Amino acid sequence: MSMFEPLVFSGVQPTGNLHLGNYLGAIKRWVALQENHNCIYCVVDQHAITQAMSVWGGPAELMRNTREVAAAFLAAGVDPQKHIVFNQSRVRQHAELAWVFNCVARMGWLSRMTQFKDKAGKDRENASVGLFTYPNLMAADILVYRATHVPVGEDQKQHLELTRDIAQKFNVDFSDRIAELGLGMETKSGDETISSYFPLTEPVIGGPAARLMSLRDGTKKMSKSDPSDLSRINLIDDPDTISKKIRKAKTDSEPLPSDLEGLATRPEADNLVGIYAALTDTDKESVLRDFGGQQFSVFKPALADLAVAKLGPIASEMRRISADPGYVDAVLKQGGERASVLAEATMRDVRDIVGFLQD
Ligand code: AQP
Repeated sequence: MSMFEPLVFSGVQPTGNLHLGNYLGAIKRWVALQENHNCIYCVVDQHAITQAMSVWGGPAELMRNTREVAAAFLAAGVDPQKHIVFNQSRVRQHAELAWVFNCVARMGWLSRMTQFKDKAGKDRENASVGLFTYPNLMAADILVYRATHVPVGEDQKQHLELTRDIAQKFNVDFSDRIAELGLGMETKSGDETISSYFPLTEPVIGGPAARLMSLRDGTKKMSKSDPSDLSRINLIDDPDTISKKIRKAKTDSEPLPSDLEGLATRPEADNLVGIYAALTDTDKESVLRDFGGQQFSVFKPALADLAVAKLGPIASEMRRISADPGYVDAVLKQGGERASVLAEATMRDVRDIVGFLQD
């Protein structure tokens, strides 16, 4: 059990097309965690620029998307008064800690990251260095607050394992110094007891929407960057568009099975059942109890009605909030100020631990 103060951190990139996977896999779960935890939620704008400018859209698009993602957090129910909401680049300590982690993480660790391989594709020589070191910045985002829990979709699991590896190596490498400065918690590392400064962060991944798949191909992740808009439901889609996308979603010709086993070889059916379950806060078994044996001609309209009922209010709230960019900017500014205080406290310790002279 971690003795570190429980704290939740997570983020979303402002790269456009915020979709149902981002909402059900991450943001909706953040809202639930707010009840019993202190939470820090971040629009990770520095991560957005790791890809080609044609992907993130350039400065005007980045500013627009940053405000839109922040508006989505608020519309979904994130409370910026009780918790902290800001855009990453405001808090310089993220990048400062990422540099230290660039010197802790090993090339071999980063070379194994599947997201880098997927995003760099065949033209790896031409990928930005930032895309390669992205997971170190993500580790810094989390550990600059010494966050203990990170709710994310399944695609981020490997990055969170890396975050734990970085924390562990930092703790082991600097254990004596951490102890000397009286900054650590006694933790086990193998058979040894070491003085740890960073917690080994727990991923919070799970539920029926941990990995939503494309509506056009049940073997591919639902993704912002898929060229087909029909592959995903965007949070700002209107009711007709949501219904059309669900109607056109790829399926097979069999009726829905009555148990989970029957979904094992049917990725598209599994995905739609998972969406229904996540939208109703139940599980796939319970959806199959209600719809097992039914044709998609029955299930799809029910899912479309449900999705419209759940997402419609969020979309209109997003539009209402986005109409007042001054409000969104004020939330991000105030959140950034609060986050900076916490991040600077960590960085003062880290500078002392590493041996950087400071006043
Ligand atoms: N398909 C998904 N199912 C469940 N969760 C998902 N997430 C993303 N896609 C799915 C979760 O949403 C959060 C924010 O993601 P992100 O913006 O940081 O980056 P991403 O994973 O790169 O998002 P995309 O949509 O998949 O973009 P591209 O097209 O760039 O690959 C994270 O918690 C993520 O797990």
